[in-house]
Amino acid sequence: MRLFDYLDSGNGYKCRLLLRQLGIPFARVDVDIMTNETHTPEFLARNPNGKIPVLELADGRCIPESNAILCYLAEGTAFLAGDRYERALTLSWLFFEQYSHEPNIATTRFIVKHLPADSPRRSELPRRRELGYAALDVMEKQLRAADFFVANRYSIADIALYAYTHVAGEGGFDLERYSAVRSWFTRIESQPGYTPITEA
Ligand SMILES: N[C@@H](CCC(=O)N[C@@H](CS)C(=O)NCC(=O)O)C(=O)O
Repeated sequence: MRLFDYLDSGNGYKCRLLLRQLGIPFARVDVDIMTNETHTPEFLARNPNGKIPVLELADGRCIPESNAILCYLAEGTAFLAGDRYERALTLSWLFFEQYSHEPNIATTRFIVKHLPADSPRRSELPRRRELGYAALDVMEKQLRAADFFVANRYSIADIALYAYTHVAGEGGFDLERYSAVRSWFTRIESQPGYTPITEA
């Protein structure tokens, strides 16, 4: 398998982390999102939406979208376990991540970390921060009641939400009041095969 990836991307990191925790060998292909390498005809043939991550299977078929890649890799493993209801809850957290969390927490980090200080996109920050804190409030409430997001077991719901939450500080989010979220970081970081986002 090959993972088309960008090291600082939390979406790419979700896939890297799960591949490593499942012990699946893969090759990382670095795609520079800052110089539009995601928009070459060659890349668009793999993902018409022009975004990493993309997982290329051994037979050449491709899967775009980080959370779809997590579902594909986790099928039949302890990372997507439980009955139909628990699997649906797992999906509900993956959709929450993509709709309420990532567009606010990840995008804020991207604007702060990767765009110039005079970027017009800075005007988006107040609203995205407000919505990002609302997503963190939801996570904190859930994690005050349970160690992990679904069925009290580490799963792809945790991986999807951990990816951008643990680096939210780089986008200026203050995690001080999120004590349950910070304890959950520690539990995730002690899982077998855990590797940090900075590891290529
Ligand atoms: N919903 C997608 C989002 C992917 C995404 O936003 N990828 C960014 C990097 S984190 C990207 O490739 N940006 C380059 C571009 O839009 O040209 C997923 O979860 O995989």
